[in-house]
Amino acid sequence: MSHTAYIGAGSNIGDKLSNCKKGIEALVKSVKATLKKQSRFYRTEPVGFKDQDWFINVVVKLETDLDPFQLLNELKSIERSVGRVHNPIKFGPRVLDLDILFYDDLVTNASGLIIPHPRMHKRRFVIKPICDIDPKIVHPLLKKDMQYLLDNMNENEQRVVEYSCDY
Ligand code: PH2
Ligand code: MG
Ligand code: MG
Repeated sequence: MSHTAYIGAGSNIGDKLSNCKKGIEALVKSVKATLKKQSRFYRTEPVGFKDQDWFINVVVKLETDLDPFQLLNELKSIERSVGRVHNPIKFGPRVLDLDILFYDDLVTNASGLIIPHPRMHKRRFVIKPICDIDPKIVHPLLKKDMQYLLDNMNENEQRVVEYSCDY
């Protein structure tokens, strides 16, 4: 049975745009997922750990037959294949980060896998791109749509600038 998943991709080391694109490409190939929609790319101010380079972020909407744990394993393996290595700094620099944001309307807090992503609603670098794709989807816990979350975000110092590129 097919499921809908929203995946956030981010990079702030090396060729950030290319890392994100490679991640999405690998994802679509390896999980035999269908890419339904893709947001614009954004240059985003680092959140959490400030003393690092700006990120490129993007969000994609997929259809996949994988269950959430299979999908998570796939994401981890793609992160490594694009060159991610362990970094002890929480929220620190990374070659590629692929996070499950939503998986259908699933709400879970199983070990190692929290869905919806626990910090996504406070992160402009996630909510802004989702709004490109589906501003009306509703967060299954907060019961608010993405446009509402964007318009009511309290967090400051989260600059998000559209990245203009040919793709
Ligand atoms: N990811 C983090 C921490 N901070 N900041 C931005 N702008 N973009 C990210 O993808 C990001 C972050 C941890 O995953
Ligand atoms: Mg992340
Ligand atoms: Mg991650």
